[in-house]
Amino acid sequence: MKIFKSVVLTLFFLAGIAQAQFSFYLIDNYESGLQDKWYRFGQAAISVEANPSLEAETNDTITESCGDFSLSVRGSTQNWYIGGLGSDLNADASAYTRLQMDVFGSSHPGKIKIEIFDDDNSNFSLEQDPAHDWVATKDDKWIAEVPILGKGWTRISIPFTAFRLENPGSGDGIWNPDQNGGSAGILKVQLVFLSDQPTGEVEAKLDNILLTY
Ligand SMILES: [Ca+2]
Ligand SMILES: [Ca+2]
Ligand SMILES: [Ca+2]
Repeated sequence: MKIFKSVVLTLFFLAGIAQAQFSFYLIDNYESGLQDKWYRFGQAAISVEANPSLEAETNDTITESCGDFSLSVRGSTQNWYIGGLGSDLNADASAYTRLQMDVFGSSHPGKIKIEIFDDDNSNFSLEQDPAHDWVATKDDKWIAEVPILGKGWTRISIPFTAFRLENPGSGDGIWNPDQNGGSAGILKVQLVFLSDQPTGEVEAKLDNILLTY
């Protein structure tokens, strides 16, 4: 009876692991204290910073889930565009339906343009045209924009169905984040920070960037 019980418990444990593996794909939560999964572009000041220590009486589960570190982004612009960061994933995202992230806002409103590229010519590479604003020429570029709200952590969860194609005629125009036929699936995710005025500032923190369902 004792053996039976431990077998059952082991099965429950293994089922728990399988569940955990499939429930989300973590892109970054910055708990390493590093930003080594990211490349940067533009003029934004981007750094990993310690989160304020939690008030003992807090019961904000999203704030708690941000842990010890998050990514700070600050910048200003005179033509909307501030800059941003990207991460090479080369991941099969067909098990997921959403991109989720936590955004801490500020008194400087602005927005984040989220860009996802899926590999349509199955070469684990993003072909871009340097003569035409680095437009993606062989793979689909899917975009969605989210506002940066005020101070405090906001959890943003965007269904892939809300992303729209920005470069029709380049890839196959189909959301296909799987790795069938030698495709990389999702090549990369980029987060571009924009002011909500032509001249403006943006200040925000990011955390818990992941794919989920
Ligand atoms: Ca964190
Ligand atoms: Ca490609
Ligand atoms: Ca595609």
